[in-house]
Amino acid sequence: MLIAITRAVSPSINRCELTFHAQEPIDVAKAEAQHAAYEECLRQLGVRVVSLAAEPDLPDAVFVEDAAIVVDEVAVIPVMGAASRRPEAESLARALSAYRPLKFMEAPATLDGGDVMRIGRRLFVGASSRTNADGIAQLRTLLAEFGYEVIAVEVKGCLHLKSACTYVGKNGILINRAWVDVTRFAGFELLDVPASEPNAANALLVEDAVILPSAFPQTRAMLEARGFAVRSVDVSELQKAEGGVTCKSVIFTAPAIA
Ligand code: CIR
Repeated sequence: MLIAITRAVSPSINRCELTFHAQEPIDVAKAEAQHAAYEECLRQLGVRVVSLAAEPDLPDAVFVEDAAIVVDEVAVIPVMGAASRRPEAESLARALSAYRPLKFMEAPATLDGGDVMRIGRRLFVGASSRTNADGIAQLRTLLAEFGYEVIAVEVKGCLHLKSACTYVGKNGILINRAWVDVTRFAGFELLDVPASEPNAANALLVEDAVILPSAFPQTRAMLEARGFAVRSVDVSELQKAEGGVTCKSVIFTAPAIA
């Protein structure tokens, strides 16, 4: 069984971090409704959703993906790249401790979970404006005993590795090649997002379904033509905060600890 940890939208989300996006007003009530629909989509796919309370003083706290890397054996709590976001980790770590033993990264490492794309026992990790070489090295060290391979991937022009590419199953990686070094992905089928939808490479694979923002109909059509089962969710307000569909949950299999 899959568990998804999510967190309610912060009322201060309009003060979120922005790196590649221009500021636009975010309708908080609409963002909350969209987030609830996203959680409902997860439930419909059989996922048990554990929703944490909003953090009123932490604008980006809805983007829980960045504050933890959960594998089968352990959860790693990174030092997030944006200093304003680091206090988010405490309550998320507390919630995760019910499901996994915790390991903590330490400065000078920085790493955001949005930079970690897991495919089986391989973790592709974006070297981005949020994740540094120390962060990648510490993640490699912390996970080595469990047999995970950590592979660094250069990212340019977008926030995270998973802004540029996500694994959608059936050996396929949905990708915007302009933002990522594709040489690391030999052996996978690269599914290019249409040029008209450069931000569409952030999709969330849950069981056999690919969750995709409704803003990307051409990408949906491309995936469906190739046999993928796509579910659309409207996340327009969270996209204004530079978020996508992976960043609003931390998803993992039911407890590894007795
Ligand atoms: C940030 O800049 O940190 C947030 N405004 C957006 C984080 C999105 N996270 C993700 O895609 N994993």
